[in-house]
Amino acid sequence: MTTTFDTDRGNGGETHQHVSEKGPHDGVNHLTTNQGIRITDNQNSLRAGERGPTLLEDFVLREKIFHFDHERIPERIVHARGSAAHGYFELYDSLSDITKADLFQRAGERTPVFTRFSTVAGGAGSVDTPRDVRGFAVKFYTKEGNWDLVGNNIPVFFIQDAMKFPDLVHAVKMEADRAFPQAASAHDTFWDWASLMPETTHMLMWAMSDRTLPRSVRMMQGFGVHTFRLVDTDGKSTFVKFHWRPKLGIQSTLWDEALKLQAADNDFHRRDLWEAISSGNFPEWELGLQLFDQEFADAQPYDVLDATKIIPEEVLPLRMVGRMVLDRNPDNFFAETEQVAYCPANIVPGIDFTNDPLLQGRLFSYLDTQKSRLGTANFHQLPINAPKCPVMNFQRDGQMQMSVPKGRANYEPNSLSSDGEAGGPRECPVTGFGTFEGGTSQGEKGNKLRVRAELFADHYSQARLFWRSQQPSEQAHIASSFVFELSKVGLKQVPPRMVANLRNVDEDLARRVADGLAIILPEKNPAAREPVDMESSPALSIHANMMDTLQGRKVGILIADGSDAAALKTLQEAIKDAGGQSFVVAPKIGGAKLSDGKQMKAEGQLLGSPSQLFDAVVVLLSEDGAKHLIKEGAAIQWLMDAFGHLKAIGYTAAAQPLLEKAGIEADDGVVPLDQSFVEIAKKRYWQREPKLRLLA
Ligand code: HDD
Repeated sequence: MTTTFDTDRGNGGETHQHVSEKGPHDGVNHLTTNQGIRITDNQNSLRAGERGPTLLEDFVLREKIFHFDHERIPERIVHARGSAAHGYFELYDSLSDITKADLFQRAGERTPVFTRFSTVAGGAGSVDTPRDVRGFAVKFYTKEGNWDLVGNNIPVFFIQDAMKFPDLVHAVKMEADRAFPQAASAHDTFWDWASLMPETTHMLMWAMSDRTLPRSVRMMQGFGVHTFRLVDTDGKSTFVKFHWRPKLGIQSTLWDEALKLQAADNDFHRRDLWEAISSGNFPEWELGLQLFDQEFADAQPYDVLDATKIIPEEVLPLRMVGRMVLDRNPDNFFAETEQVAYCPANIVPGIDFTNDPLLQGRLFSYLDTQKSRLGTANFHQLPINAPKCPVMNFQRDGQMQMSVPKGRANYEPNSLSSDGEAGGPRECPVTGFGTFEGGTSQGEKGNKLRVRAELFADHYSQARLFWRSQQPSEQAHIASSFVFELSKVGLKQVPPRMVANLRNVDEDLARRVADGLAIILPEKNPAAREPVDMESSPALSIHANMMDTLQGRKVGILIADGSDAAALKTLQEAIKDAGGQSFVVAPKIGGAKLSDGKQMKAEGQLLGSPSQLFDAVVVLLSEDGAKHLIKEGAAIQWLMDAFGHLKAIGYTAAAQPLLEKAGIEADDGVVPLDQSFVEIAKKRYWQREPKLRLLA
């Protein structure tokens, strides 16, 4: 047998694949070992005799098992579960008036990005829809190096100082001795800690709201959270807060819906993102900036360096500066989504940090954690982390060094170039990253102190602002979430302590939570600093701002034998025209024989496609179909859940008995199926909720 070598293989990085290269002579993909040796048999290990012992000599088996044994790496200590996609950021207009950052200079220019969305508390294998904050991390591969904007879908954070981060994470993760609950804050240790930390209150209001139950990562806002700086060519700094606004608007699920989604599809968000991108419905967000100066900062009743505070949009409107489009799914989950290493310290000239003590701690933590997660200080060389601009320095060696630097120049200064050798790169005093030198307003210099600035002591004004900016339907959800979460707490001292804090936010909220828990309203916990009343901010409400649209949303259509073929076609077209997606569900995946005698294949089987997977539903049944399905509990449950989750329901006359059996009462969202249904399907029917649920 002739041995041939595949010369373009085995030089590391993306060409190091086992089965994708073509053999040089016969056009076949050859299976090889990691050393490039072709494998004759991938089914049987080498043994002495047909039934004899396996031989140690079998390097093919040993290598295969050895590599498999080492496939896993430590998961992220937080944000372990996530999904990501490639895309680009496109600038609307030049921002050269406020920053010299290269990606913000030329209108229309696109910068590649890789964006990862995550839950915080659960492990990598946990579900997508727990009540949890969502990470929103964007890596911009700019021409002047990588800039990582590592944010969340909530504009504030639990704590003010990085010193408390390990405590927060220990408290919220599964409890130390029993290792449960997974991916949930509804347990003793979290609320014990949170109730002792009044600075968490504002974030808790957001966490208990529908913000932590997003319908899709495509329908979440993103926030850089901290105040950063933009710096122009003259060295002038402007404070900035970064906001991502989803093109599809913000949309959330209900708590009961989110719970049932966990059962219906653990990967609900991951699948949704993947399918949207692979079907060409590219998710999009606009980048908005809140820009301000020191004078503005000094005039606010809160400290802009405090990550538990927002600047209401009504006070400081957003300047929309560009859009991010995610248009390509990862090729490989591990190589990209798992190995991507974000770090708030990855910053480019023209953007800079502030003294926010939470941000300052983050600047250390991320670089540090990547070493533990990815195993080597060379993780920046992984394709997903590598900048798309030249990287040249005198750092050398280390585990898994992938680059092969040439010559002797591994120190600086050197004079090697004067002898005709390469001397290596040199400093860039003008174009290099220059830290902003100003920032000596009040309290920004002085003795070394372990203290917080005075205004950080106001823990309640903005929690109150958030509460007052919510619609009654949202307030009911917040109060009910507090009740639910605290009802899971076994430590007797904790719920009263939490309610005592909430009395500083709003007396009505505190009373509702106390009632829901059947505890006596405790004394108010004295506030470290008396809250002030701020003008409410309608922009903080989801329900008030929800878009009436089918874009990015899915309508489930239940059919059975005899369903009207023409009506189904018309409905599907109308949904498509409105930018939505229809999904046909039938008792059997093979589908149903429609009124025209043709077999229509279903996209989902009824038992595997509960109505929580959809934004609106239609029961498109004939008399026969309805007679059959009225005996199917899953069909009745399908309707009950759609109704309970405040969704639009369209039905044919024949399907009416099913609605009755499901206890559905007519309202604006429950309508006989006709042309107008797509309009009805664009909304959620919040007004239905008080009739269905005893909320706090
Ligand atoms: Fe963090 C991951 C967001 C505070 C320490 N964080 C991580 C991720 C996001 C955030 C989105 C996942 C990135 C990815 O997809 O890989 N973190 C935030 C936000 C914060 C915040 C918005 C407050 C404004 N984080 C924060 C503090 C510390 C950390 C105060 C520590 C002092 N965060 C980490 C970490 C992680 C992380 C331990 C875990 C995995 C990783 O970094 O890469 O370093």
